[in-house]
Amino acid sequence: MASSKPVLTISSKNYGAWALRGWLMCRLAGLDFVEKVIPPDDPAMKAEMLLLSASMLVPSLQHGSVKVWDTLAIGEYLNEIKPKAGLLPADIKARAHCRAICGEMHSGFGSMRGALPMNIKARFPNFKIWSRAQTDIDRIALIWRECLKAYDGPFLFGKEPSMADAMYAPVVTRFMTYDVALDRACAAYCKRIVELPAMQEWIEAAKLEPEEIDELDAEF
Ligand SMILES: N[C@@H](CCC(=O)N[C@@H](CS)C(=O)NCC(=O)O)C(=O)O
Repeated sequence: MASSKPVLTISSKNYGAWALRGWLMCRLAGLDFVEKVIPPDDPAMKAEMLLLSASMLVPSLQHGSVKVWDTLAIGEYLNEIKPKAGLLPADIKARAHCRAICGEMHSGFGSMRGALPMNIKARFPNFKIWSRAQTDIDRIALIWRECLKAYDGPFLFGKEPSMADAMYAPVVTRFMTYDVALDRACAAYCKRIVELPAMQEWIEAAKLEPEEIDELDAEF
């Protein structure tokens, strides 16, 4: 019998930064879902992907007759169906702040994303960071420091991880991959994110992915 659980379509766990964001949001929301992995380099899967995601991009969530693609929309949808999970902060001012930094991640930091693509398995010690990517990194570190100070940590909006932590989780793994120098508060925040059981699970699965996908060593 076909599963009646929500289905989250994702691609590579090693390279798929947006997939990680959507998947982590589902986990943080406590959604009982199944994941469908479509290898991004498999042309035969493209037709199936179009059925699952109108944009041909992942993550994409199918919940009953509801289809949601695009990571921010998935986060907002999860917050509606699982309001007690706290994906978005309860306080209106904090919620606006959370949406603003999620939006900034969704539409920005192109230099950092282009120069430091997510690649969980790889390590590049002493990686030379291009100045525009460093400007993005400095802005992200400022966002994190401001949140950790305003909401008293250990997560960006307080005691529990939120949609914002999921949005920035692939930045955390990039900072590890590319050996990015961070101040103490940001380094502690990265450690906290990596230690989340869901992140550990994702990272372990990424490490087990066999294939190297050259074309995905690009912007994600
Ligand atoms: N704006 C989209 C971006 C999604 C995206 O670029 N996803 C990548 C993978 S993480 C993708 O599907 N690339 C095409 C492919 O893998 O075939 C979102 O927020 O979900």
